[in-house]
Amino acid sequence: MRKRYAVIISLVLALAMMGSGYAQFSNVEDAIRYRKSVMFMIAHNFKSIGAEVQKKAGVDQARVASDAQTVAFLATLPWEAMTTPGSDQGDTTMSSAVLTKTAQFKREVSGFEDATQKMAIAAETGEIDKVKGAFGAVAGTCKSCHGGFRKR
Ligand code: ASC
Repeated sequence: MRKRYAVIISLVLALAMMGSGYAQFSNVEDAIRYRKSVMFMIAHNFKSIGAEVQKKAGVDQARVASDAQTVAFLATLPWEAMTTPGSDQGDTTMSSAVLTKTAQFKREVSGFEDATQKMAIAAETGEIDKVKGAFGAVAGTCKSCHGGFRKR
């Protein structure tokens, strides 16, 4: 019985910490490492979808659906790490514009998140032409944001 209470209390505390912004960063190095990790995973799973939808035959629908869900989830993660003050300096390709043109950056982020959700929905249908279209739309949002907010 005691053990069960301990588990419940741990869960409640974990949830409370999540709600109170536990993911805030205490130093810029952690913020940079966190967002680079997420962007790397997004690129990996996104490219995996690209490789599948280009196939002439034998598309792995389950993999596409799983990758698309993963991308849609990951797409929600890296932004707090990008708004960490001072994290435009150091070992990063993030442009300082992220910290100054915040409204424009948020629009880019929303466009990307929306496009990844649409891609996940398309992947659920299993209609590969729809996935291809949605994949192209996501790639467009990547490119658009990188144009203004990533150092070349
Ligand atoms: C990728 C990747 C990007 C985007 C971009 C789309 O796979 O790593 O940065 O797609 O090239 O235009």
